[in-house]
Amino acid sequence: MTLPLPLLARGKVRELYEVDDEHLLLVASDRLSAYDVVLPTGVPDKGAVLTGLSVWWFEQLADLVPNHLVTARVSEFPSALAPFADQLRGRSMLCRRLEMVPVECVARGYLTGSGLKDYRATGGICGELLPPGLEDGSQLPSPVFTPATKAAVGDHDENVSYATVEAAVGADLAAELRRVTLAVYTRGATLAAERGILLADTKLELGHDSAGVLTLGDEVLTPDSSRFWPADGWEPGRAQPSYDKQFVRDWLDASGWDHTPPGPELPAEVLERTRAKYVEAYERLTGSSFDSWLRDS
Ligand code: Q0Q
Repeated sequence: MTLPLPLLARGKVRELYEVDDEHLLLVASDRLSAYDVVLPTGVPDKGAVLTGLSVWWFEQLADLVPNHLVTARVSEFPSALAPFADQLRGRSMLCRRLEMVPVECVARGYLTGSGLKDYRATGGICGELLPPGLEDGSQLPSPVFTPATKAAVGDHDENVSYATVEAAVGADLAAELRRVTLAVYTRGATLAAERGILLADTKLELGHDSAGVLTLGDEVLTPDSSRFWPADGWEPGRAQPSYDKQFVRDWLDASGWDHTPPGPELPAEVLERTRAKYVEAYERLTGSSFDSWLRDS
């Protein structure tokens, strides 16, 4: 989407625009990334579902940490954006500009992905030893803070030790990052588990607002920033089914695609079933209809 605003940052599936000195606009696209490749076909409404989830989670987390959200209602956006209201509705957030902390704040309640890789190589993650005998998908004895450095575009984040974070941002802020990240993960995992969804891990973006208060930025506790697993499909010892991306992964695996760009076009049926999973996740977690989100935003 091309808006009459300077583009500040572009991720795989979302864009960040400058609105004025104090405000940014975060726009979530329908693009889907699989095996680190952005696929050519978007999932209808994916960006709106993930934005609606972030807005709902910000409310659920407000007693733990302030957030950067000003509004997700296009009618409350600056008037210059009015011509783009239909393209922005439901999928964009007007946010306060923060001074971002240069640490990927990750919390893990289950072992998988790069955490499993580190565990198999070192017996722990980020220098924190874990008990022996854990498998892919094992629940950890308690949630762990596993920080990473922000990777350059196209690279994977690199897991780093807590001591590295302290050296980078100081002991006090490092302790606050760990406390807030674990508190947000624990709240999210508790609420999600009550609704049949396991939150395996999540990545937060934190920054300081103009008053110097540590504030939650970006999206939060979405299936793009976190791993969502259906609780009834959980079985340690193998890769867990993804709540939202499994239909796409299964189709890609059967297609013979070698995971090099460009990815293949997805069939309409896979797109529709994936859209339905995103909408289902939104409605199960929030207890509200996705249509009501689109109507109110
Ligand atoms: C900020 N990002 C993420 C990103 C690519 C988003 C900078 N409120 C803020 C935010 C936010 N959100 C950011 N900076 C200052 N204030 C967020 C990583 C990257 C596309 C979208 N980068």
